[in-house]
Amino acid sequence: MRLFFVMLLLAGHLFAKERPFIPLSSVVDLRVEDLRGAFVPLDDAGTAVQMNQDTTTRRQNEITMAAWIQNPRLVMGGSNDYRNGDASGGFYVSIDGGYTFNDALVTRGPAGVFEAAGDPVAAIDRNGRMYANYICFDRTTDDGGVYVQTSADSGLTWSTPAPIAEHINSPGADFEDKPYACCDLSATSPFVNTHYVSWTRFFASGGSPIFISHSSNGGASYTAPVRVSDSDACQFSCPASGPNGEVYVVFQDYWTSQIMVDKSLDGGITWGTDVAVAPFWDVWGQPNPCGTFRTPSYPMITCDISGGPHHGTIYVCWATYNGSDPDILLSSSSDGGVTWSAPVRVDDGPAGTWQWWQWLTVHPETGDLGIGWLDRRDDPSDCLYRPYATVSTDGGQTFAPSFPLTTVMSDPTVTNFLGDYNGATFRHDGGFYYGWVDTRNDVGDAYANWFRLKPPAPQGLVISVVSADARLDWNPIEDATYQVWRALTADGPYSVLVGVTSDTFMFDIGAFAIDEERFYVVKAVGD
Ligand SMILES: [Ca+2]
Ligand SMILES: [Ca+2]
Ligand SMILES: [Ca+2]
Repeated sequence: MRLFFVMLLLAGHLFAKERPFIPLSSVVDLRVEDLRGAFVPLDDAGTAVQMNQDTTTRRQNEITMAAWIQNPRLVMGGSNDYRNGDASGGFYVSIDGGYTFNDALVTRGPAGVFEAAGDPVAAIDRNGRMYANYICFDRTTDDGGVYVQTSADSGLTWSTPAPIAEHINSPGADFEDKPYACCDLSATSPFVNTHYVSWTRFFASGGSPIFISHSSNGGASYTAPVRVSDSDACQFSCPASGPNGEVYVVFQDYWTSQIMVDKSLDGGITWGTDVAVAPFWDVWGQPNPCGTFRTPSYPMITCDISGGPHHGTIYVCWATYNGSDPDILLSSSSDGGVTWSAPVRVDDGPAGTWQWWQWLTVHPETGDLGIGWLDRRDDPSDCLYRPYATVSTDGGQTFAPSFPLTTVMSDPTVTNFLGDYNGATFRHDGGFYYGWVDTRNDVGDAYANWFRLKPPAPQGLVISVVSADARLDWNPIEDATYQVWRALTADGPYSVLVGVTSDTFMFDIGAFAIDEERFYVVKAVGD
């Protein structure tokens, strides 16, 4: 590993920052099964953070999020980043679980030959290797391409850009657009740690099918692109991989207004006949009560690799116009994408209010489903928005009440371009992150916030008294710390007596009078 690190230092040349990093050997395999339960109230979870660290008032938008599934400290975000003028790909790395971020811009192709970059996509494989994936393009020529830079040292150094599709000095070239990516995170997959990138190829001659490519060598090189979609009228693709290395790609067929899925069972080499998940009514183009920004109905896909009760289930989520406003819908497949359930409503926004720009992710160990989106329900004039989120712990059958991820409202009228999407990821310890474009400071910043499921109450609480000492014992909950609460009556009020890290607590009762009663409650505390 050390040799590998040195090699990357020699090859890497851009946006190195002097700061600590998480060595790949520092994997901490925290288990999360015991941390499921009710929601942690937001004031117990994260405070919304700005991921981009520039001091300009220029725009950041189109947020992407990823986390290392074996270490809850490493979190990665990205966005279109205009701090230096025209668009580039901004990538933001946190090594403290998403509380603080460092940032950097991509190279914009070999030696930075392109005029602009964008559509950033973050991914992290099982080994902690980070993939920064983006498009490059010129505004004055037909040149462009799809590139990936990787980091094996938590963003200290990045590789030179590896091309997936590349057109340099190519008048009349096709335009490569809107990639999305995933890493195969299944330890039982023959293709584990493969990085898949799907995108739209706008043929110069007309038509826009979906293509895909992958890397099996940590992003050093990518396979020749192969076509996925049967239709020529597609956009907004997203790949996901399943427990045994199945690869799924979801995309819009905008000619038939259907959400389509195709799959590959040989690691992304050959693809089959597209299957329709559901029709959609594109939010983009419908009457917008406030603002002129774009609002495409992109579909997202994820697959449960948890080994839990919904192992292998595939989820697709999108926003659709319902005739008066957009809602967030979800469909799932438990037969490998052959058949899809009737769509269910995800958000609980009041009738007539806007919900859009959803992202979904499934926790790789619990199978919990997390979905975040932008929501206008809190502004009576249906203009200002803020992010909302929910979680399903039963395979997408029911959802917890939607709740906001920040107290601050954003104004979509400050710009005519808020990007085309936002992103989300699960931190390994169960923290669900949603990243969004936030206008509290300027025409857009990349913000993120997280919450997680609250630990359940410890079971098996017993008290034993020996002379003037009493001892509380309870069944341990992995990775939890505890608070012991005490009251004079069973109904309370209880107040915190002590915080403890072990599953036992001994204390002196010598000061109590004979027959004085005390009541104790033990709570498990998240991080
Ligand atoms: Ca900004
Ligand atoms: Ca196909
Ligand atoms: Ca709605």
